[in-house]
Amino acid sequence: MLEKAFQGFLDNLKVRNPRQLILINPQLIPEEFFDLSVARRGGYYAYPPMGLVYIAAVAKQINPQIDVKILDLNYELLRHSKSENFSYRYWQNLLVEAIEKCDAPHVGISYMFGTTKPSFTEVSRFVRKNFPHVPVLTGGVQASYDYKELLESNLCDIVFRKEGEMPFKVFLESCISGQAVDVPRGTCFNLDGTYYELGEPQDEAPIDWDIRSVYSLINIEEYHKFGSLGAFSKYNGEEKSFATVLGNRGCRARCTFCTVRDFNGFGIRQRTVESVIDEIKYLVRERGINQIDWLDDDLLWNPQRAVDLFKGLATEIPELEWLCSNGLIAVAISEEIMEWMVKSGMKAFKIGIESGNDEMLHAIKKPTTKPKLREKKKLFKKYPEVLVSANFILGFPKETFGQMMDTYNFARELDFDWSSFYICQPLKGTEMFSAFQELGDDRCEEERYDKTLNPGRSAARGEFGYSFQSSEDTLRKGKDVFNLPLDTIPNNEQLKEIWFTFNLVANFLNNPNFAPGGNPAKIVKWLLAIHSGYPYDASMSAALVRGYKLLNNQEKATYYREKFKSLVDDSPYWQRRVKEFPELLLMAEASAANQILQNV
Ligand code: B12
Ligand code: SF4
Repeated sequence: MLEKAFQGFLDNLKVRNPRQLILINPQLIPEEFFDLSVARRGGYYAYPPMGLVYIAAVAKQINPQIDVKILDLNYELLRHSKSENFSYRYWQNLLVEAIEKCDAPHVGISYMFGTTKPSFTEVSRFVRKNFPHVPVLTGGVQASYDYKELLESNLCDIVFRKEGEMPFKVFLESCISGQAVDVPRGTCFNLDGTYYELGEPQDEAPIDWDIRSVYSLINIEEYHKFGSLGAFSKYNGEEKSFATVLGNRGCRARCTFCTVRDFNGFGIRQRTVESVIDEIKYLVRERGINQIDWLDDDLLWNPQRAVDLFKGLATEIPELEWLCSNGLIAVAISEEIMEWMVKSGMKAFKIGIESGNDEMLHAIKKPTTKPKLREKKKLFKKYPEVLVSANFILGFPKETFGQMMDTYNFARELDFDWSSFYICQPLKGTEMFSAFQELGDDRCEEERYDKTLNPGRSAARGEFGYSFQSSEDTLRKGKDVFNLPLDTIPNNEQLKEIWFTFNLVANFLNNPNFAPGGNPAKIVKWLLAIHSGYPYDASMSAALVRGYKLLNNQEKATYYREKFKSLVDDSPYWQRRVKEFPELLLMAEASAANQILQNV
């Protein structure tokens, strides 16, 4: 029955057997949020579209004659931002140019994040309108959960839910042979007004695809020139090229706020150590890549494999440097693993802690405990040259302010180089999504770029938090946040203020590297790495003054002091923040700017 439906779908395709496959990564930032000055400073994400690289490898394996193109519109737009005649609509020209050259194309578009819904929709509509005869295929994390809506809105012909390689292989083989060779499990499509869902993708799908030859489809050595994979790649050297590598798929844990378990399935699938090393060798020796960042969700799942991998990297590619911005599971880091991670070139890593409240850790099913993390702190401190950043989440469903304070206090106690606080996001495909829905949280309603409450790249001009609107008077702000009753469950607006205060006090005013025995050079390097994404953030300039003073670099300290003053001068938002936290003036040694406060 499903096979018959799939056959019917194939028969209806306007292009039955594609001679060209154009794979598109839409731009991450919608036009209304795109800030040219941030783009020009390389402050946005420019990341290799690895999902499309894997799909391209499958296509080439199934049909070596097929002409595959990866059109990374995000990268292209950032590259174009350096030009004097910048136009956001440039991506449309690229798309037209690419599709017009084809005589029998299929177009595949990634839809990874809820935040990229506007960009995905715009690109897809553009293809539909201008090339109505071209079949549109879609896949990615968010597409896996929004598939009905995508089909109903006619944004695509078929959705590949979850991991795409195996269903795409079946799809392409069927296109080539003209008849369904099998059912592409995990796909969904519309046939004559009926929506067909062809089950879940197969369990334990193979992952050892050799992607080296399809790297010719992207300018991997150029990505670092136009953005970064977050601050880590910048931290280790903005001038250093980076690539991303995926060694394992899946995760041992099943944290209730994360989609990985649902998306990648239960077991953990590991590539052979040799194939991972060969891929990295290719990237480093043949493409001039200086540093890699792991995409793995559970890199250390198998301790022996992890040690073998790092030993192999240390001996075979001694020049390699690496980062783990996606995070490691802290309790999995043994003395031996830590030693070999550092010997194989690890410069910085994140760990996911999420909460400092025992009940909450249990409720969110985080595979960690506070005593174990205290032990790990001692281990990490043995390697002061390595940057350690910990992730914490605030605002779980029904989380009280008292529980958030436990998180704040634990972050301060652990004293890592950086504590990344995030506001919990309800993600489709997670256990927590329905808890948020039951609470009527409006973030569950519509996917949009600025729906995240996090002050990430979406925060306009670094001005995160209250917007001087009516609700502000009832909010506790600045240090007054600490006076919130412990049993309060803060609303979304109050959460933003809590985020601001925790972040400012823990990371800026009291960063452990500013204290005696700290490492000011490390924190200055880190602040510079994040600064390009937040050029209007006055607290960053203030912290850079403090850092450069500790490094006895008067010239740089003066530069950032002047920058701090002009940012505060120009922004009523920062004037109010300075009033809440006069420590910022002390930090920036900008007491001369005190008259600013009189204007507030
Ligand atoms: C690396 C990464 C990033 C990188 C780069 C993203 C990238 N390369 O796409 C960066 C740092 C930019 C990033 C940012 C964010 N991320 Co992120 N990220 C990841 C991570 C760790 C790996 C993604 C990856 O490369 N996977 C490996 C490749 C091979 O798989 P893939 O891309 O999924 O592609 C496969 C399928 O999706 C499918 N497929 C994809 N596209 C297509 C297209 C076609 C035509 C077909 C047929 C198939 C197909 O086939 C591919 C092969 O199997 C995932 C977690 C995970 N394990 O997936 C989270 C993840 C994707 N991120 C997530 C989130 C929430 C975010 C942020 C919103 C976080 C934030 N608050 O800012 C931001 C979004 C950006 C922004 N702010 O606007 C969520 C997405 C959930 C959601 N529905 O939104 C994930 C799943 C993690 C989680 N917590 O659950 N992220
Ligand atoms: S440990 Fe990380 S990747 Fe694994 S389920 Fe938890 S949040 Fe997701």
